[in-house]
Amino acid sequence: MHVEEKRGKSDCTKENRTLNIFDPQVARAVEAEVKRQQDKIILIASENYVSQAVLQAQGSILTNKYAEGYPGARFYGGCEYVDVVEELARTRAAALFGAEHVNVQPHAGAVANLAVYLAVLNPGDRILGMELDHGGHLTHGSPANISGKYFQCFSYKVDAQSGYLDMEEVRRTAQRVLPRLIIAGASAYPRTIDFAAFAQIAGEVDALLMVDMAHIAGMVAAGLHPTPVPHAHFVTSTTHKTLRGPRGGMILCRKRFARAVDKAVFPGIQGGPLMHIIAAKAVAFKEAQGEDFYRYQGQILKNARALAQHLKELNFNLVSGGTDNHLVLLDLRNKGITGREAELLLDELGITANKNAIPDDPQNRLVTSGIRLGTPAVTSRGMHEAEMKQIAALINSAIEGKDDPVALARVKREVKNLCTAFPVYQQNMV
Ligand code: DSN
Repeated sequence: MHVEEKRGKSDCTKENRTLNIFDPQVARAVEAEVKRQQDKIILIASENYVSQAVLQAQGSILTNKYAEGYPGARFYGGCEYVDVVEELARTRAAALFGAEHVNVQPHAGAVANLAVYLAVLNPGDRILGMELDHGGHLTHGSPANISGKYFQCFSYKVDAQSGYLDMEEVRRTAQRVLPRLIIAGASAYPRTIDFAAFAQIAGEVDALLMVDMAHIAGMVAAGLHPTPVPHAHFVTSTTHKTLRGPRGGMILCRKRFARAVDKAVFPGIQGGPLMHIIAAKAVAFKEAQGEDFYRYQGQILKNARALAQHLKELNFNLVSGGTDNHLVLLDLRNKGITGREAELLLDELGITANKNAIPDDPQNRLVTSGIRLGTPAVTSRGMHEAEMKQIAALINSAIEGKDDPVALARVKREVKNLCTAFPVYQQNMV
């Protein structure tokens, strides 16, 4: 066969070269993932199902375009349409959150956080964030993360007894450490964070305040969770958790930091922005303005409260005793199972969640004593409080009956029935 003919075979621009035909291996993996997302109850607090409109924008030909720079000031020609898209994303996010300035280019929440650090910190500066094992995030100063390598990192903890943040303890730590930047926000904290108190403490020690609202952004957008925006110099977020947009990040900041933040994102950390993702962010921000989204966020909260309540009735210990937001953190020590074992057991039965450290966890991070459960994804499927009661009972039956194959088979069957009753995407996704 001639070389030209061989080359012709891998020409993806040919009309008939759909994913199924051109690359069945990838197509099959995507199909299997569609099925997994349909056939399992997803309780990972940071995951969700995006809309068809978000998927469509994300899968669009905007992926072909280079657009280094910002709308109206690009380093490439032909940016007139992607400029429209980025402007829409910026202005919609600014209106949604009441922010003075928005940068929608960060590829991820971790990049958004890093860009804020680059904008206002020098290597060796002191930062103060929430302890990772107490609910904080890797990028808030963990030694394993660049934040922990380039800055002097200090942490505050939750109160060991109550599981709540103790703002007097945060104040004392800030006064001792005198950080340049205080970071509020968490990955596994089920209670409302007092952003005004953080701002007060930051003011007292002359620190800047960054709030990472990734987990709660959807509820903040809907006005159902206190907003950090008026209190913080910088608010970072992902766009794919409760906000239900594409996988990505963003930064909201005061006008006086706009230039420094924009320069930190590009050319500081990133090159070309992902314009297809920015288009999908614009779509998600539009969705977040609607009544449906408001109702959706309200139901996330009701579902989390119902899940917490029913688990408590089944003698589960909840860190902090309950929840104010979309997530519940279970301390499994009274149940004779580790976080890792619970994660594996539940996933085998069709319930996907993640092991999670509890405050002062005696187990290491790969084992843990806890499991984190969140309601954004199941709420997107249309589940309500009644289903949360059922899910709590299923989790309990699985853990109580972990050595009883008959009990486990029954849980598996019920999970399957529940998933069938709440379909995710109605049409073929590949
Ligand atoms: N990894 C995310 C979470 O699950 O909370 C945070 O980035």
